[in-house]
Amino acid sequence: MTEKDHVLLVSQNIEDHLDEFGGRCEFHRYYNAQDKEALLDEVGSKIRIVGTNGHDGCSREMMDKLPNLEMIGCYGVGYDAIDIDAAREKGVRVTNTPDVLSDAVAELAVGLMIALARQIPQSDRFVRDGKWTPANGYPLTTELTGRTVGILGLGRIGQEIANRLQAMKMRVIYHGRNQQLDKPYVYYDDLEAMARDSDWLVVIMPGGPGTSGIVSESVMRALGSNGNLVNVGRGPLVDEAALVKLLESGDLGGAALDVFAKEPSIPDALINMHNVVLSPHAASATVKTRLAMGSLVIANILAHLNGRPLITQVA
Ligand code: A2R
Repeated sequence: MTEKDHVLLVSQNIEDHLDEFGGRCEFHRYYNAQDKEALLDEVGSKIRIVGTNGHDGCSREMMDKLPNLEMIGCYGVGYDAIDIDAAREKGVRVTNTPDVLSDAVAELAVGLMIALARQIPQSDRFVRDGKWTPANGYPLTTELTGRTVGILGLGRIGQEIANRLQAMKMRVIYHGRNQQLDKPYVYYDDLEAMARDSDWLVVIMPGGPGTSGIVSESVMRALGSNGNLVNVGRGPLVDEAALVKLLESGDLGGAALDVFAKEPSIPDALINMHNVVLSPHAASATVKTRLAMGSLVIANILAHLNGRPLITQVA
């Protein structure tokens, strides 16, 4: 009997896809192990593959305990919780799941914006609570049409968001490290300047140590009391304490948030705010997209095991 390839499941995301390996792998479940250290001590030297996600990642310390690790398959486009420097040093290959989730993420971003502008969650509660009477209609709201949206990160997902917001008759501008001359939108090389000119700021760029807090208090102040912040990128990109403070004082108009600094814990203050729409890191969470993400993780792992080129390699 040939020896199976040993896979460490750091997260449970690809559980529903394990049949796609055709029985050639043996799986070790780190994510629900009672004694995680004991599991690593026991099977660490056998592990060739890690399956994880952008949240649970794979640290240098974990890689140190997996001396025969060859590849990390990340379920998600963001891989900031994987120590890429350590992976490169150790010759460990890393893959992610770009593109297949861009439509779903863009769709939720636009949905959150409409929900915040038109106060859809609040209106729903108003109706359910029996507050809608002939004498009591819901207060008037705002709309996206004609407003300017600044996109922080006009990448694969950012462009899908831009396409959809143009259809909403919004004016699109963007900031990134580089101007994209093939794009029809006005480029700002300064984020704060873009925020000042924006009614909405949509954050959709990678997290990690280099970008933490890029949406600073001064950026949010520039967005202003009539401005709205939308974060579908990563929680730590936004200075969350400053966000709460500015929403409370009215120096920032509103926020629609799918990601948070310390998920799944959310500052109490946000829970009680009327000018905030909250979502449980669900931008890619549709049946169709999650299936596509899982299949892409498996396809990358099988490509590696079969000596074929990786499909979506980041390191
Ligand atoms: O900076 P550029 O011109 O390379 O544009 C990229 C932008 N970006 C940044 N913008 C400002 N400051 C930075 N330090 C910075 N680093 C990157 O973010 C690019 O336009 C965008 C990322 O686009 P993609 O690599 O195509 O990523 P995708 O698939 O759109 O996903 C974005 C993020 C993920 O990393 C997850 O954190 C989240 O969405 O789900």
